[in-house]
Amino acid sequence: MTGTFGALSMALRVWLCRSAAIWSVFRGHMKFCTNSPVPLVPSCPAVLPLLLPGGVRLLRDFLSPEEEGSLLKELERPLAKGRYQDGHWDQAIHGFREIEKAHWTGQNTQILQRVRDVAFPSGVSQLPLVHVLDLKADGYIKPHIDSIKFCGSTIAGLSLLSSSVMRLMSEQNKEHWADLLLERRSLYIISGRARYEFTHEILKDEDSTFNGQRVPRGRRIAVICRNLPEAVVGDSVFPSS
Ligand SMILES: O=C(O)CCC(=O)C(=O)O
Repeated sequence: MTGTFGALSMALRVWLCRSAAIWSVFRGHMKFCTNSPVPLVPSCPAVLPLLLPGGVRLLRDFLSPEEEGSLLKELERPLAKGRYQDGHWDQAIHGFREIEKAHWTGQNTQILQRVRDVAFPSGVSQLPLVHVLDLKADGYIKPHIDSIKFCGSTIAGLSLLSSSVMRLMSEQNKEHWADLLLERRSLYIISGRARYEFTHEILKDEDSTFNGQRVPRGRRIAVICRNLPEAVVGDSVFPSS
């Protein structure tokens, strides 16, 4: 009996190891296997249908270098008035300073309108203030879900100055996660289940790898647009009109 159990247990362990090894090789090529235009590397195949299509979008080169420069020119002075801090009100963000900005100059107004047009369906009420988050090269954002009191179903962010890796992790199952490559000058859009059921975080420089490749983190400025929160009725969440 003990012999049979031992043999079965050994066979199971070999099978599990092989599966893990096969999956780790497979995961390395996931970006190419899925043919997805979204640079997303999942922890296992079950994660992709939770995030795609639509829950996570990534538009590469959304900004030209000139447009990035124009945003930076408008942002550097107000940002420089603040000091980098450690520990956001919810302790989620480290090595950062931030502003919220309502008014933008001509070209930048147009850029932000393009973000809003791509990210939000027409008629959706949006937060008028744009959130600008300046992370030091050694700053990082711990896993969190944006408050449903302050933010609706969609988060759209431009990445200035540096590429980075955003990790999305299921709240229900910590083994279900995916890394999203946020290239410099790209726009990411997270909505629905990806926004409500997955935490998001920006990896520290020392952990910043994507698909086995190092993604060095420099100072990064995110320019983030959000829509207004949904009205909560009983246990259900309904979009506010
Ligand atoms: O830096 C980013 O793009 C994400 C910012 C973020 O997670 C937040 O403001 O809640």
